Amino acid sequence: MKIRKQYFAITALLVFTMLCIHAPSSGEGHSDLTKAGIIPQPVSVTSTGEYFTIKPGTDIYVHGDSPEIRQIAQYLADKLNVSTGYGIKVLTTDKTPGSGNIYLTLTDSKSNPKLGEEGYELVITKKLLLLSANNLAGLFWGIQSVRQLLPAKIELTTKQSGPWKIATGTISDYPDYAYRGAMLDVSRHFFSVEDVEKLLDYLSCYKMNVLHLHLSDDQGWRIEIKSWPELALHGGSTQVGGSKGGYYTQEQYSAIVRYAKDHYITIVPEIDMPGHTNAALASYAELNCSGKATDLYTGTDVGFSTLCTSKEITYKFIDDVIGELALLTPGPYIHIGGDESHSTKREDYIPFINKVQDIVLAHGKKVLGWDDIAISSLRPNVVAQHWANVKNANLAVGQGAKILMSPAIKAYLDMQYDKSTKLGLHWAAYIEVDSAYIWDPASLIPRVGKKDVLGIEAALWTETITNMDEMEYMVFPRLLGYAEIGWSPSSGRSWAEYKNRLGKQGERFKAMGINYYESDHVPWVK
Ligand code: TNX
Repeated sequence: MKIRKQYFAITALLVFTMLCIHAPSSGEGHSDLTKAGIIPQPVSVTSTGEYFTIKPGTDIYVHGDSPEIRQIAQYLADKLNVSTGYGIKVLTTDKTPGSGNIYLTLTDSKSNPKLGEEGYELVITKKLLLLSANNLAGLFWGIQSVRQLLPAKIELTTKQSGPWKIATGTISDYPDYAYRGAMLDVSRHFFSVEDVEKLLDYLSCYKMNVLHLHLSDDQGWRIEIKSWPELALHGGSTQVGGSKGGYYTQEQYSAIVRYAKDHYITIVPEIDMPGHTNAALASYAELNCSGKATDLYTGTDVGFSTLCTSKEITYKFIDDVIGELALLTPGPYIHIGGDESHSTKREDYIPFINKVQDIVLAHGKKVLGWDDIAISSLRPNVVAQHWANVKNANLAVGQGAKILMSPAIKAYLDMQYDKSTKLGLHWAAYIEVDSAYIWDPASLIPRVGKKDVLGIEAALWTETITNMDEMEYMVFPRLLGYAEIGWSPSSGRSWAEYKNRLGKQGERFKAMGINYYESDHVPWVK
């Protein structure tokens, strides 16, 4: 009897211990790599059921001595050193390092062609965490996965106690779409360089590779143009509501571009025209057909302004602006807007957009424009950004253009989550976290298929968004869904599965100090 009681107690203790080991909260030392819950979901994950542990003495080795690979390794070291306090160093080697280290290496793209430009492979054993890729971008995205494989407290900015365990196995991962972006409207409300850099940090966490900056609109011109200085000085002086605006000097703008580049993100600058131009029309009288400057505008109406399409000076102005912008832009695209030009006659709009396309091409850049531009003659390699008009998307595809998918009903970050959301608008839809996730860019529009789609961009218009806290509330957690739609294969995608992975991200948002919307559609892990 006594023996049976003891046997029972020991069994109970064993079961309890096993439960504790096998039911860790959110990625905390989970030994099954397939349960790590990375967002965006990697293409393939296999688990070998053990752990790699980052501990005192762990270093990051890089193969070869290029400054770029060292910079990526240092980025990882800096992240890990804050919360582990281990003083992890970046070292160079030409052979596999010893036990307990991290190893970053570029591989010959022929040996693993499916990884492409941005893919990576992680091979994690008890002894080594090996990250390899064909290109630097792949290594950088692989590091973002490593961050998510560690406990959420890795994101805190003070020293934490370990253990810092990562489940063993292999991840092989690469993106579905080449263009995975977000847009920030810095015109309706201005956001500082630091704010934009913070947004870039967030985008990079989820492997998003483009930030489109909406640099001009009726309410503000936000980039210094040296040949037309009043644009920024006068046109940038206010914002929605009438408070002080702001603009980026060319030096500041270049700092944003560099910061983005260091995070493998391309900046796409937008000068919206011929509508959405009141800030320019208020700064220079000669851009108006009337020859008179308008007043600065601090309301939120759209569709009332237009450049004077019949004047020569208008095209000199555009050529100067695009010329300066092209020199500040290492990326391939310049965005010419083109949306909601309700005050421009159709017969003026079409030749105007045709001319502006040629100006952009003459400065060596490709054209991006809102889908409205599809009624003009699209030049080769133009990309039309679909936001509302399905007919325009079809017109663009009919002319051989690619589509960037930003459907307002699904991908507008300024749309309210539901009726109770205090910030934002709802002219297109209420977009709950599930609705933001449940759609496919390759099948949303009839006759616009995967081959026509360049990628996806989630747009944050800022008529109602005035600061970083508010920005974060509209961006998180929907951004992660857009990142996954852009990166992960669509086969097998399900909200029922995704919402659990998303729920685990809550403690990461908290660790990163992000003000997110705690949707009751998501099972948040506390
Ligand atoms: C439509 S989307 C606009 C913007 C507004 C936005 C508000 C687009 C190309 N134009 O000017 O800010 O709605 O949601």
